[in-house]
Amino acid sequence: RPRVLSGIQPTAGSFHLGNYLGAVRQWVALQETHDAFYMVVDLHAITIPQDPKELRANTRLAVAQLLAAGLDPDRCTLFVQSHVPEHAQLGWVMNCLTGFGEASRMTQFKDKAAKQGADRASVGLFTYPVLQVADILLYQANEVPVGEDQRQHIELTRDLAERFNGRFGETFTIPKPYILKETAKIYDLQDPTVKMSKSASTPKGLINLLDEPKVTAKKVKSAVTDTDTVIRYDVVEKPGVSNLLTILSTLTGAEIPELEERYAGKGYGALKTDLAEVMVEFVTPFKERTQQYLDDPETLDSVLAKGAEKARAVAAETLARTYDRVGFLPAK
Ligand code: AQP
Repeated sequence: RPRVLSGIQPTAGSFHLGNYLGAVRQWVALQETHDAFYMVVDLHAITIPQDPKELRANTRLAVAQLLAAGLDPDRCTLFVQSHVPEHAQLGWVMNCLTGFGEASRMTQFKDKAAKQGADRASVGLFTYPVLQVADILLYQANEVPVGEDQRQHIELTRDLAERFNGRFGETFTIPKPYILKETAKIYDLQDPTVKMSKSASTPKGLINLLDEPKVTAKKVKSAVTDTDTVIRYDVVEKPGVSNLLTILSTLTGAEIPELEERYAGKGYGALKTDLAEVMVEFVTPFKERTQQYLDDPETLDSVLAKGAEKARAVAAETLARTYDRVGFLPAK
């Protein structure tokens, strides 16, 4: 079986709809066909300041949401990044292989640093794409299921893997991005030209999966569309409507042309009302299942202990080979 690896940050508490449609949904499907490794990336979380108590709680919450979304610990390896120390260890080696200019070109870093303020952005934030390289290479992943915003980091991963292999001998599998065209980028409901993001300028544009279903319905109903009334998929001319169509299509399985036909002559109200209903039907049981997992910390801990053990077995082997290739003296 080909291998996949991906991660999600525990920082915002609730996952948002972009996280789910862009990434987590694919993770659930891929556990049936791939040897799948998924992790909650707490090392990445501390690239911006975190409250320790909240970070711990949000890490548990992230695991509970992944289980609620359908990850099955018998079908995939689910773990917390800091439980596998090899990530930081390989991260260092990768840092030493990365050019300063190369790291400076990462657009995610530039965006996040701008939000933080240049003086406050940490060196950790600067090198987080390189830690991500280590995350992926440790598992010799063939594919990395992510949203469009991560494409540049997968390119960096490929470059560094090739560089290392060229310099030290064949060591790492060269991974490919696994990005579904339809859901690669889910847009903010209030500003459908920017991606839905936890750092959205207004909470009204962001669908948090753990929001009260009533709140979710309201956000959908007040989504920004346009002054026209025609329901047509056209990302350039009608980004708001297109975003709503993408979401409805993905959650219901109906094709976009079928939806265009269904809503012909009906106006935006009908589309929003139906989507609000579909969203409520989706988030209500999701929220309940998440709470059930949170209420059972023993099960959660045992899932994570098993996951970390499985992940470490693979990670330790790759790290040992890498250290040897680099020329580190083996510890006796
Ligand atoms: N809007 C999106 N559309 C499609 N995919 C998305 N992803 C994130 N936003 C969208 C994908 O979700 C996965 C996890 O991303 P993350 O760990 O970076 O989660 P996050 O920090 O909560 O994502 P944000 O909201 O995008 O954070 P900021 O505001 O910090 O930039 C990834 O595979 C990502 O592609």
